[in-house]
Amino acid sequence: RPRVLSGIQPTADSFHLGNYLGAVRHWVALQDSHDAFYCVVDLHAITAGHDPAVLHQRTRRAAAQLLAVGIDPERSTLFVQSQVPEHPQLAWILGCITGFGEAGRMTQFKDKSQKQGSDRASVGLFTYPILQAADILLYQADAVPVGEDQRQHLELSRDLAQRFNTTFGATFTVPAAHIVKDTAKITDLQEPRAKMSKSSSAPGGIIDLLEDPARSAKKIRSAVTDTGREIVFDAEAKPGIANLLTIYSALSGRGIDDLVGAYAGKGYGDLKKDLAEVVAEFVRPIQARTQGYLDDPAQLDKLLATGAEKARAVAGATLRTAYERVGFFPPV
Ligand code: AQP
Repeated sequence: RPRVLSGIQPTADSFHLGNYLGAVRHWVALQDSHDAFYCVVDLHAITAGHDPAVLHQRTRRAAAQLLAVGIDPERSTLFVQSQVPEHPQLAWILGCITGFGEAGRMTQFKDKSQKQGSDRASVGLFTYPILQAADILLYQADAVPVGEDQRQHLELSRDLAQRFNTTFGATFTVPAAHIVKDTAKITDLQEPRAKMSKSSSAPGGIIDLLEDPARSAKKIRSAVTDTGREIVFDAEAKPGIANLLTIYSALSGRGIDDLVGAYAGKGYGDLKKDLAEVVAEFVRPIQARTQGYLDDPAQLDKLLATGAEKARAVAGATLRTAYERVGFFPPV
């Protein structure tokens, strides 16, 4: 079976709808057809400053949400990145075949370091995409399900795999991005041309899976829409309505055309009211299940430790080969 790997950062108390619809939903679907590895990438989460206690709690919350939305630890390997030390070990090697200018061209680094100021942005933020490449290459992943914002990082992972293979001999599978176009970029409710984002969206622009549905309803009611009254799907001219229709369609399983037909002659207010109900119905069971996992942290931690052991068996074998290829003594 082909392999998939993906990760999510524990940088917020809850996933938002962009994380879920752009990535995690596909993780769940791919479990049936792929040998799947999914991780909570806590090493990535410390690249922009953090509070240790909060990070610890968010790591558990992220794992609990993944289980709650349907990641099955029997069928997939679910683990916490820092429990698999092979990730930073391989990242060092990959960092030594990455050009400084090449890493500096990553747009996410440019955006985030500009916001933080170049003296405050960490070296970890700069090398983040190299660690991400290590995450992927250690598992010989064929495909990586991510949102559109990760495309450039995926391209770097491919380049590094190819470069290593050419320089030291065939070692890594060259991974392909698995980006599902329809939901690859869920946008901010207040700024419908920008992506919904943990770090840059204002609270009103984000729908969190774990927030009170009444709060989500309020945000949906005040979502920025466009002039005009007709409900049509036009991402260029009407990005706000297109985003609401995309979310509605993905959560309800109804096609966009079906929705557009159903709302012919109705107003934006009707669409927003119904979408708020769809969201509420969708998140309620997820919230209950997440809480169930969080109520038993010892059990959750044990499940993650088992996942890390499974992950290490695969990651360790790949690292051993990489060590041999570059001329290191074998890892002990
Ligand atoms: N708005 C989005 N639409 C579609 N997919 C998205 N993803 C993130 N935002 C959207 C995808 O979610 C996965 C997990 O992402 P992450 O943990 O790296 O989180 P992130 O990219 O840090 O999430 P944010 O909210 O975008 O945070 P910022 O902007 O603060 O970094 C990834 O596959 C991502 O593509």
